[in-house]
Amino acid sequence: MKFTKQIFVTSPALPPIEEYVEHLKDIWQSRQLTNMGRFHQEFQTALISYLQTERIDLFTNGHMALELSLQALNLTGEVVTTPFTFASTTHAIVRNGLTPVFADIKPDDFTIDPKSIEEHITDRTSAIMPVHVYGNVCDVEAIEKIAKKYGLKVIYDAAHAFGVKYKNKGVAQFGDVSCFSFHATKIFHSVEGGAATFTDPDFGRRLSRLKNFGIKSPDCVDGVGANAKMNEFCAAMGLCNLRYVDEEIKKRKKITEVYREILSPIEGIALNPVQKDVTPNYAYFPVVIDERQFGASRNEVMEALAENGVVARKYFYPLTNTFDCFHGEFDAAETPVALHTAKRVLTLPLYGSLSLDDAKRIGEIVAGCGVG
Ligand code: T4K
Repeated sequence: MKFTKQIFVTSPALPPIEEYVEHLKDIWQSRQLTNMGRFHQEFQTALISYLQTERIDLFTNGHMALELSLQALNLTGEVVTTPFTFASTTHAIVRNGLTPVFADIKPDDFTIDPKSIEEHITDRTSAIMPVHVYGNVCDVEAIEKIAKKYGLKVIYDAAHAFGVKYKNKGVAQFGDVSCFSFHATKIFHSVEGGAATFTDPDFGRRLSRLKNFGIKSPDCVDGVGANAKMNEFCAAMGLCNLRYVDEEIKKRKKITEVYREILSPIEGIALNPVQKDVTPNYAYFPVVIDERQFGASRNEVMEALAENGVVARKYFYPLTNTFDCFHGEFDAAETPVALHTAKRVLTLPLYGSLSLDDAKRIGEIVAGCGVG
């Protein structure tokens, strides 16, 4: 039976409206709408504790956190990264005048392969930019070793990894910087928003100036910065949502269990891994479809879902190293695992307000596309 209302890949969680309205009243009263006001401060403090980080700065979005973090590190030359990601990761590198060098991913969890990182290091490499894609934790220990060996900075794109822990440590604690996205489509959001977590206070001072045009003091502008300040309305939304994020994660866990029960026995469908030592956040539910074994292709499954009113997404296809804007500068054949995965991956709807019955129906539609 077709869904009467379309089901999208995600739907933002929202707090009880009264809680947000209370904050709006305070904003009305103070008339401090942006430029690091009370809610910006409160949100920062709350996140330091939730993400278990020493220092944090807030941004208009996750992309600006990435772009300005790269700038604040004063990098040059090449950055080794993954093409199996959203446009933002690669664009942040290119927009800083740096050259992305693409390493391949691991077939089991889709994160960057440390072996491939090492193969791509040259005397021009200044940093590594891995992605905790779908909230799957990168091989942080191997990456740290490589970074130390070659004297490289590590900037984690943690856009998907809000609340994820590895060996009980928040992922914010790995690398020189980790950048989170608080976009409406994420497990935790502030409408639009983002954050960078780090330990080095000097880096933090440079970063916080760069998000405000590079202004050091009323008489001194010492960096070519941008305007990437999180406003009070977004910070207030973030504060409200933070009270409910653990509930959201619990609901998502139940939904993934429904999907797993239906899809894990099926030949030709590989599910997102359950990673050892990781406390997951259930940010996405990717499935990788092997047409020869399953009997239907990724695109056929996507169409069958669409016919039933379900809009699944091909996160992350196309690979960023095949984007038109790069005019054939990169060769995706050099990242064969990423290429193989991007052609076969589909992310199914996953959000707290998706009912378990609807998840069951979606799982059955997917399963019904196969030969078995
Ligand atoms: N690094 C990585 C690895 C990322 O994935 C991202 C963002 C970033 C960095 C940069 O972070 P931000 O600068 O965005 O903070 C979405 C998001 O816009 C983007 O944040 C996200 N990654 C990416 C994976 O997904 P689209 O173009 O697929 O979004 P859209 O508008 O098609 O939304 C998806 C579905 O969500 C819609 O079909 C309906 C639903 N939706 C969406 C919005 C915006 C709602 O129900 N309500 C809404 O308000 O990029």
